[in-house]
Amino acid sequence: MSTLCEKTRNGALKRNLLRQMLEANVFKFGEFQLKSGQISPIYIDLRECFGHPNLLMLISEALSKLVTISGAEYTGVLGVPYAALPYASVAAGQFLKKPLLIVRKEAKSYGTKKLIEGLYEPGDRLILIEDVVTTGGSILDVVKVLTAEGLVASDVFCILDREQGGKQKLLDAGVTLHSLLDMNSVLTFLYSTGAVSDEQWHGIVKALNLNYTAPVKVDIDKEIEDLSRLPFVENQRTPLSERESLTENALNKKILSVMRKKKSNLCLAIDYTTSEEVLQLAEIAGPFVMAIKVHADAITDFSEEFTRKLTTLANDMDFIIFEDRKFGDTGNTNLLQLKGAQKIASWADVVTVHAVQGTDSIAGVFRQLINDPNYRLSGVLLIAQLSTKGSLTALDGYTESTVSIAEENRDVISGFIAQTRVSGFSDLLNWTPGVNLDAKTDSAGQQWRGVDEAIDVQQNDIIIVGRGVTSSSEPVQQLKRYRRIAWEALAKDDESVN
Ligand code: 5BU
Repeated sequence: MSTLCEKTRNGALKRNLLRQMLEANVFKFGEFQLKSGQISPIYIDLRECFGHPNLLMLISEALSKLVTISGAEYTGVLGVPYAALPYASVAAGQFLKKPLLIVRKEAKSYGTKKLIEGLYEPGDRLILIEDVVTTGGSILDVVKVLTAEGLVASDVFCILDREQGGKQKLLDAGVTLHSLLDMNSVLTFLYSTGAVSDEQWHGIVKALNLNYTAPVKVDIDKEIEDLSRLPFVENQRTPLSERESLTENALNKKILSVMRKKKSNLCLAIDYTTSEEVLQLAEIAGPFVMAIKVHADAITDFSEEFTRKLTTLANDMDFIIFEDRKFGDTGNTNLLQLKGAQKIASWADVVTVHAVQGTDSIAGVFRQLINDPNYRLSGVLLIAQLSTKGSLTALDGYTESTVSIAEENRDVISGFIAQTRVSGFSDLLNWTPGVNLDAKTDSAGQQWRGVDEAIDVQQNDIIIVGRGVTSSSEPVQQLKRYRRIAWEALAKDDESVN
């Protein structure tokens, strides 16, 4: 995946990891005696991470990424006892999907008397997961046990390399150490965030015998650009005015301008089945929303008259028309459908498209219509994550591949349908369905969450609300409510809209 900006992504991942560790009290300052007898002004207590489920997941995911990037070949994942076992378990089961093995510190005196537990055969190649590597001694002990059982272990993945000679010692024994963090990245982070002063930095470097000359400051916030797959992300939204002026996507320029003018990041999903009902609500909702989403194929009396009236309303009341067709076929068929019976490309501003069909069926075909002034269609939203329970968009790599397609075609792809922010490109808008302030599920697969979670925590830009409004006996009140709460959540950190 070329344009995923792997480097930025990994840098951002590390930075977010360190930030969450800092909040979890992993870095302790004072006077600590280390195992070696040294007195250290810093103590890095990774066990604090166990108390924070998000951090446990984040570390496991980051370790798994490190494994994937390394290209190591392996049949199983072995956790070095004891502190690394939680990470090894989550990494093996959740991310790497490989068998987990553990090695006992002492053989049982009963039963099988095995030292290594799990599924393996002599000759198998394992990767090792460790939390902290200091001298590498405990890893070499484990490698010895594995070798005696005929197993091969040549790569170790750890959270922190304390840079106390472990890496070289392991290398001398034919084992490569891959670390998520080293003392340099930890100290650079702590210094940049102001958690350690200049003086403290020098004290730590001296006490730990580290070979650094001067502290380095980096712009942490600038580096946190792309945190697409993290469960909780930092606020990384660029001010709306800046996004509006920077984007080269014509539809997004219009959307961002409408949002700012109407102070609304609310898209109403009108899933009624007659033209009259849809148009009636569209007229009522017009002042409060930046977009209206329909399912044209659910409207039983769909006609050209309906689309004519809808486009007139949209032009008069300044909202975007969004047809949620979810195109997902060959490019040729997509084209036939866009121009076919319902002439979608003639009245919709934006449509949803599944990434599953691949780039060629998407970009070229939609670009052709989007660039043709005879059609109203001006953009595509790629479905990066569905809101439904058990959706296969959660399969490893699916969302990332979708993001990749979008990032490469930002002139026609204006954003995503997703649950959390998925791309670091600020010109791509994140639209999110699955929002309801009064219910959690509809018992038909839909999963709802509140506005604050969608906008504030998960960093989406636009909420798509259906039944929260359409099933209410007081739709206007609900429209006002959703619009106010969503806009407040979006605008609270954005001076350009206040
Ligand atoms: P609801 O009534 O708030 O559940 O309506 C949500 C709308 O968004 C509805 O029209 C769905 O078809 C649409 N939707 C969704 O809910 N989840 C998704 O992942 C996608 C679309 Br894509």
